[in-house]
Amino acid sequence: MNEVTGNEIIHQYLRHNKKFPHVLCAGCGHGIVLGSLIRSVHSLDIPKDDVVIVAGIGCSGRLAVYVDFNTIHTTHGRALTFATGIKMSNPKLKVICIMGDGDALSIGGNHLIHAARRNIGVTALILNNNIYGMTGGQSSPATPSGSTSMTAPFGQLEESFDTVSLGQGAGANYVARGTVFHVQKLERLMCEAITKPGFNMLEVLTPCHTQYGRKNKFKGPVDMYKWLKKTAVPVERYQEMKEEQRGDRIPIGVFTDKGNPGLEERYFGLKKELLAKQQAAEGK
Ligand SMILES: Cc1ncc(C[n+]2csc(CCOP(=O)(O)OP(=O)(O)O)c2C)c(N)n1
Ligand code: SF4
Repeated sequence: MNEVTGNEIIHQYLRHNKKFPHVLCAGCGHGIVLGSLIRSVHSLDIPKDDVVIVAGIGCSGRLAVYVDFNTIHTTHGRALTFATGIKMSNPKLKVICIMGDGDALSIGGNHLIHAARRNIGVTALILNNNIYGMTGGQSSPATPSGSTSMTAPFGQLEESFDTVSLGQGAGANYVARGTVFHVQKLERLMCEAITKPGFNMLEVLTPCHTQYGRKNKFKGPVDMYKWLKKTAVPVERYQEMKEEQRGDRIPIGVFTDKGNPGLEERYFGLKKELLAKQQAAEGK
């Protein structure tokens, strides 16, 4: 692996063109995710041309625009459908989907569970900022119950999804959670998610102060990062904690790692096997 040397690496992967300046608010966690993704791909020595970034719509979806990989900025909730087609047409490519919590869990929720069930060889990065950021702060399926949003000014009554449990229940091959505060750990998880076979899901907790934090008593973006520092605990430690110690703690780390071959591998393997049988039967 190449040594990760810092921010100068990032500039080798950015499209220095009219797409800048970027649209992200100061303090937004999404930029940290993009930095981690670039450093992960760099440290894994994957050529730029072998990477495809497939993004949905949202502030998170904008990330695809800035990077010099093969990129496609798709429609809201449909990133995984495009990713599935790309992977099946060229299985050698590293296909990485970037989706927000609204994108992946709400309008794209059905695609998420079926991509996990099928075990298509795609890495799904779910940037969970607990809100629909781009459209003004409406509640998403990841908005915590009791918190305030533009569409729940008196408090969110619905329960939120646990993204990790959802991925596990749908059969995802690899399921992990990290945060943009714990960047080194995030990069380790990202490297794993990109290299493991099958459908790999990494939820990243990433602050949106503009649409979520300030409506929920966080004084500023820094307060949100401090909250991540305080709240996230390694899953190994979380499992040893008693129920009353857990409180609002959120476990981070690897939750599932099956290592099963992806659908595309099995599909093309079967195709080869059937062709060989057919040729043998025809005496070729
Ligand atoms: C079919 C469709 N429905 C709704 C929208 C409007 N829309 C654009 S972004 C967005 C929410 C994005 O939220 P999220 O996926 O959580 O990403 P974030 O902006 O928070 O990163 C919505 C509802 C759309 N573009 N297309
Ligand atoms: S609205 Fe939220 S998610 Fe969007 S760029 Fe601003 S801080 Fe980031």
